Amino acid sequence: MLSTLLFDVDGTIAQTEEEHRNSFNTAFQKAGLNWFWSKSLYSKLLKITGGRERIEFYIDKFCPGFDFPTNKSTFIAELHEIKTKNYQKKLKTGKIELRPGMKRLIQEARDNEIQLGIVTTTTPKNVTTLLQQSLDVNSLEWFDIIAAGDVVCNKKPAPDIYHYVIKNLNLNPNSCLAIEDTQNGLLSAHYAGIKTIVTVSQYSKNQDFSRAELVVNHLGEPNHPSRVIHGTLNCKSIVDLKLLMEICKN
Ligand code: XBP
Repeated sequence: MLSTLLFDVDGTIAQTEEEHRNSFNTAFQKAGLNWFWSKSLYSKLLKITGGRERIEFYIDKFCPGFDFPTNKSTFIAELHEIKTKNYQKKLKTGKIELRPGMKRLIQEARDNEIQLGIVTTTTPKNVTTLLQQSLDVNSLEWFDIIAAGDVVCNKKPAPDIYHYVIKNLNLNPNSCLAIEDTQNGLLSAHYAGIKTIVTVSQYSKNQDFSRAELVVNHLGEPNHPSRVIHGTLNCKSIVDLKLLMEICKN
């Protein structure tokens, strides 16, 4: 019996990764670095979850012998803070829209007393600002848990962040469903014993979602139906709470 829906953030609740990419590039410019993350490069770098971890991976792989002005972790942390400030500015415009069906499904869950959780590797204030600006100014209180960023050492695809939520809400993994957009997120939930629905995003096309219960282009709205990539909507045109309850029961 479904008790809890667990939402990833970037690429799932909203298509935010282009704004993240632009924020990284603006930070590099401000720091006087001649680095530029193109869409194709960023698509590869997204395999590394966590912005600081992504910067470190990029330096190690593409900037051998880089001369750090301070120690490596301080330099990366300061550069990532500039990036986060850039990203926060974009969020505060309120122009980042939620993906189709996201607000509808969250409201359906609230109306049916289904618990809600956020499970993400992004920086916590990126989550709270996105929810307040794009979902509802009071939406933070709608979630029983917001698990984000460094609350765990090992980020997705490790299951740690899902284990953290299961422990904190004392959940039975069989009564939960995760909603993710990437293979990393799917694997993280899968290794924690949680069934997953994937809504493919602009940077996760062609990834391996074979472990997902259902793969769609988005959750859909009555006038904007979902397109099934793998699995079935049971004769529906959108992913609604009733369908998710059926998936959880199976
Ligand atoms: C997405 C991420 C994050 C963002 C960048 O997290 O991996 O690192 O790309 O945000 P999820 P930060 O898909 O779990 O929401 O720079 O704050 O990490």
